[in-house]
Amino acid sequence: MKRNRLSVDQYVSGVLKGDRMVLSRAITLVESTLESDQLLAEKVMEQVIPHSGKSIRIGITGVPGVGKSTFIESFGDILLEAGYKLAVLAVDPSSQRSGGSILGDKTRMEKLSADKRAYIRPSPAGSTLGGVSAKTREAMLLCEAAGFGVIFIETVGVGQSEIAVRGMVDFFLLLMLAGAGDELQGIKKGIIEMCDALVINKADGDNVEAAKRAQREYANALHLFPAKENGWYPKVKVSSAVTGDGLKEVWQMIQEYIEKMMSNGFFESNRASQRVNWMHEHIRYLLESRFYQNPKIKELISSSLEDVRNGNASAIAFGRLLVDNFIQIKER
Ligand SMILES: Nc1nc2c(ncn2[C@@H]2O[C@H](COP(=O)(O)OP(=O)(O)O)[C@@H](O)[C@H]2O)c(=O)[nH]1
Ligand SMILES: [Mg+2]
Repeated sequence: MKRNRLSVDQYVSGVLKGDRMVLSRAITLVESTLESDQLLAEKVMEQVIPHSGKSIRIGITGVPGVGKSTFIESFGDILLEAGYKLAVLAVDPSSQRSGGSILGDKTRMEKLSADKRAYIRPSPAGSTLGGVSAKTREAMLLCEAAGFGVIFIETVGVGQSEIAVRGMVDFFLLLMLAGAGDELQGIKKGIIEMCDALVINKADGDNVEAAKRAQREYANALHLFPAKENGWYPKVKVSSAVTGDGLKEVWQMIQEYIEKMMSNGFFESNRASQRVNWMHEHIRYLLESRFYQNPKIKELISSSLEDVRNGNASAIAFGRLLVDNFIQIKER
């Protein structure tokens, strides 16, 4: 395949001009696992990062089918009307195995996909969660530098990817459905603690009453949690992504949150600690990918795999041996 790369300057100036074609190619570059591409991408990112940071970053999660993509599509109307440009990134670490729900997402956001003020990008392909989240963060920064004022990051409810996304956004939204009976059954403490708002979606037609009941029950349950360190009590709202009901209220809530966090200093301190975590994440990512891509290590692993598999060699001892070996290897 012909590798068709731009120069660092071409990437940077194209992104800063908001050129969507160049933006897409820059994201493809940061997603590449080729060493030469990664070095190029690092140079691009270094020049782009000073121009990033000026957006509202919103994470949205919830089980498949809860309505995340539909919600973003409808929410987009409000944002575009308010004069924002909107970028949507979808993180789905399982999509490679399951064959990808991403195309489905893209067609579901038909209106947004066709709008010049919006930019939709499916999840970067990556074999590790660390890789996926690193690349998603870089894609987000590229979108910001390209002038998108609101970034949505959609992730499926599979635990780890939520934690990764929480670590790169300002506001984290959990979309839920009103279930039959005991609303609190499915409530996962960890997830509730992570999110800044619960939104009960599909509050339309016959479902309106059940959604409102669920809203009251969740609100009561959340009351039992202590306030977060930033002084915010997670809120519970209802919405219909299909009719658009409740979406304005959600947007008002997010704006209220941002204002409060800006004035009490949490907005900046949160981003500051996110940057530190990002560095550690990047170190782990680099170590892991260099380790596994190292030819000597590859060889050692493949020659010992069978012994570890059948129990003739200890996994612990062999793991240590490999890492010790890696530390001795001069890579270049
Ligand atoms: N009645 C109703 N259906 C909805 C609503 N939001 C989404 N849906 C439907 O639920 C299905 C899954 O929506 P989708 O946005 O793909 O969910 P995702 O997997 O969370 O992204 C689609 O058939 C949507 O049309 C809503 O607010 N009300
Ligand atoms: Mg979706």
